[in-house]
Amino acid sequence: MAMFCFQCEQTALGKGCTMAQGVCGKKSDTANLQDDLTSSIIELANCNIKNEEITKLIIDGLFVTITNVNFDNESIKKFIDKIKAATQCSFNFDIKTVWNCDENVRSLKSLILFGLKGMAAYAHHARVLGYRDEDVDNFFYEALQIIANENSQEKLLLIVLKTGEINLKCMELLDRANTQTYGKPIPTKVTTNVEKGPFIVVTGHDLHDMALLLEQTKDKGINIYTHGEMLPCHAYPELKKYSHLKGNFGTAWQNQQKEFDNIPAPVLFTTNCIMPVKDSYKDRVFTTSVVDYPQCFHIDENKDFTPVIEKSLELGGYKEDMKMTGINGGDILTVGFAHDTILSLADKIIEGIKSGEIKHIFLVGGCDGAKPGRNYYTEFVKHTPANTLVLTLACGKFRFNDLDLGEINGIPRLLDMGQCNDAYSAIKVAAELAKTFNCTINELPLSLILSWYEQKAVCILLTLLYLGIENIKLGPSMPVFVSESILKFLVEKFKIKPITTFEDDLKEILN
Ligand code: SF4
Ligand code: SF3
Repeated sequence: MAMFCFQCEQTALGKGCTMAQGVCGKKSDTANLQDDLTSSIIELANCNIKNEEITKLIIDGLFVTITNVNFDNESIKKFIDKIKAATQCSFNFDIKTVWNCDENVRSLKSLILFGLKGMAAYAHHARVLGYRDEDVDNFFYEALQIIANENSQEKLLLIVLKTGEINLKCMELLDRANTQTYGKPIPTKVTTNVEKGPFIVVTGHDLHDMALLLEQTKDKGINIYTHGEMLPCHAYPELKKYSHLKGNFGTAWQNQQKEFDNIPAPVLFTTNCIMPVKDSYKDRVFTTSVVDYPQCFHIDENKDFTPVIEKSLELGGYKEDMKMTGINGGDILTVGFAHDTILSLADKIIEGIKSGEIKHIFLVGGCDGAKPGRNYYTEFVKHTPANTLVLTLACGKFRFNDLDLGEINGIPRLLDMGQCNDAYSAIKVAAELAKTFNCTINELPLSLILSWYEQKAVCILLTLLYLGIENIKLGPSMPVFVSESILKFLVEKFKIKPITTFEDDLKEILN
């Protein structure tokens, strides 16, 4: 059966995945079911009934369709059934009509839809902690109605930028949810080494799942290790208080098939990015929430993690303490430089900029991925001059977060701000610096070097565009769902540039 999907950076041949299986491993029947789910969500949003149950269905349904979240046809079918049961009108919509329409309209609608998917993930995490925002919730309906009914490029462009505006609110909401629930992140050193004995690896973005698991495993002789986007949880006081939260396992998410091969411990996936699970570790993979993978045990909404705990005790972990490192051989990762911590250093940073001790600040952040060309980010960071700071966030940092870049006046040169949603922290810091220097963000000695892969990166990019931030360097490639003329417009208006080589880009920025 044919499929069409072009929502992520690694899409086939730079055009779209159209074969029996996408580059991410998603089979064509799963891709088509995800299209059916998207179509039914758009139908539901067009029924003019708005309530809490429907909002939750829309948000979670969109999250299911994000790259590397759900590979399980039965689970997607169940979701479609739930959406159909809630749909009380006869509005018909097929998302394939978007894939086949005028390429500029298709680009703008794709930017809105993929941005909404990313924002749905953030809204989901905030809601799990009891935080909601009416503007955010309402916008899901508004944007999904626009996708179905609007074909004017001018109007669609306004909604593209509004997606960025509302996503800023959504990231702010999640920041509030995380910090009011688990405390403000504080700088914390995290080891990459793994102690002997039973352990559990937790990956994804959901701090609530992590908190519940930490509580259920305390005093059980089991250690907990983060993986991927879960790393920043070591910095939250209400999570770091658990002494059995020991360190971080593994390197970048795209190395999981190698690193989880025969691991003597279970792995809990709370969100993306799950890759096709190999038989050698399938019995150890547990999913929860919107994540699902055929034949892997799914923990339901009751969040009883007993099966994971039992698996950990059964496998027993390593017999000896294991020395493990990051990609560059380092074994310490420092986290916890969210906006409050960085702003507490603001005086020192401002003084450093004024005296010339800090010549430039780079934000090197975004998603990682398997495609070649992403070494650019490692080399870029390695070659930043000693009088510059490097802020980072999201999972792309695993390419360089084990490097020791030293300090400037006691400020570490490499400052990890957190998960991808903590782009909110970067925006807050940039806005505060601009206020102090009485200039715009674009006039600060600050450059954004971004890597994208899936749809959360799309909503963050739209937020940066909404804020009028210019000269973003984006890689490893430009989104193929954006047509040439829309891309030309974005490049002219916002001066977005594709990354070139780290040498040329560094030279251009610093001159
Ligand atoms: Fe291809 Fe990406 Fe879609 Fe997977 S999510 S099928 S890799 S475009
Ligand atoms: Fe990474 Fe999958 Fe995007 Fe939260 S975990 S940033 S790719």
